[in-house]
Amino acid sequence: MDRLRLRFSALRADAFLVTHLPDIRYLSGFSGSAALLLVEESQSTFFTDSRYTLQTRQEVQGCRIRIAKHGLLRALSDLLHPRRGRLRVAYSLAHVTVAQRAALLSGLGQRVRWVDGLHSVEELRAIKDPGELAAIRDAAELSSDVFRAIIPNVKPGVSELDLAAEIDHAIRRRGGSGPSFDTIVASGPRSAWAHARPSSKPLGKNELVVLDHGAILRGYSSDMTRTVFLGRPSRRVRQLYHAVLEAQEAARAAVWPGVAAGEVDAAARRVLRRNHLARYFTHSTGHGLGLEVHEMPRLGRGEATPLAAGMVVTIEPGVYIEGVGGIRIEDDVVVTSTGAVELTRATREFLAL
Ligand SMILES: [Mn+2]
Repeated sequence: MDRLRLRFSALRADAFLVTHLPDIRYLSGFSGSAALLLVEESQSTFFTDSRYTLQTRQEVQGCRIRIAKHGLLRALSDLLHPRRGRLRVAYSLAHVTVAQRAALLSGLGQRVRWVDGLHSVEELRAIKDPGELAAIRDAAELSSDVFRAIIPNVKPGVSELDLAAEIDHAIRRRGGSGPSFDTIVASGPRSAWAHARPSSKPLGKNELVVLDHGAILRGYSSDMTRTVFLGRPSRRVRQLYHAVLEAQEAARAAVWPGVAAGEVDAAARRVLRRNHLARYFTHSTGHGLGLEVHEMPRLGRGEATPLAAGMVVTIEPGVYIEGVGGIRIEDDVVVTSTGAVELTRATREFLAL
């Protein structure tokens, strides 16, 4: 919260209203599903409802607590309305709905001047502290274990949904609070859908299978992808796999403090272009990872954000070819003063099962 306060003068704000739950969790410790947090220069006020009275007592630190009886926005209005003068309150435009904004404006009309808070909290979140790094490392380790454990279940006749269910079960059995996003199992032609949902389709012989999964542990996410082959891959498929692997290695080697995020993406794209595969790489190379499974920084084309020690990002180039299938290899790395250090540890060898 003190780091957020340091930004008040640049934002020309007296306070910051935090509405996005992962941001609230980051600043206060609260892991529930309904809250507002008002950070002012001299104090912070946390608002939730009566479902969370006990949980708040245990989790929330560094704030006054208000249990709202008639809605969180109303409680906020009740707090600010008696204030003298006009308060300049920043908020993140991306995380307030049109309806919430209308309620804030009607409830606080002349009392508050709302100002753009930019991505202030998300920027703070991009650099992880040692406790956060330990949580992400453990989540990544858990996912690597899950991948190793489910390999024997990856066989012809098992449906994509069955396999996804096995993965989700394995996550919880290892202490994860759940998958960090809907587990992807995509086989054969469906593997060419970069974000396929698992279907009742059985895995078939001589098919690519993309397994993309992540776990939440102590609130923090991991995210990893492996692509395996059922049967004996053709020369063409092996070449595709090795091009994606080489692209991933090039991107990982480009990770360094001070390097623009877009340079990491460019490194992966250069390798695929040399292999005449650039047009099959239809997404960005990676994204930040933390309390959310997609957060800052984005490792996309032309992204100027400089990487910094303590950031955690995914490196996940892929190619998706209609009629052939898709191949993606994804690992989580932390940016350190000596380059990328890997957090996910499963083999990247092309497994033919
Ligand atoms: Mn990812």
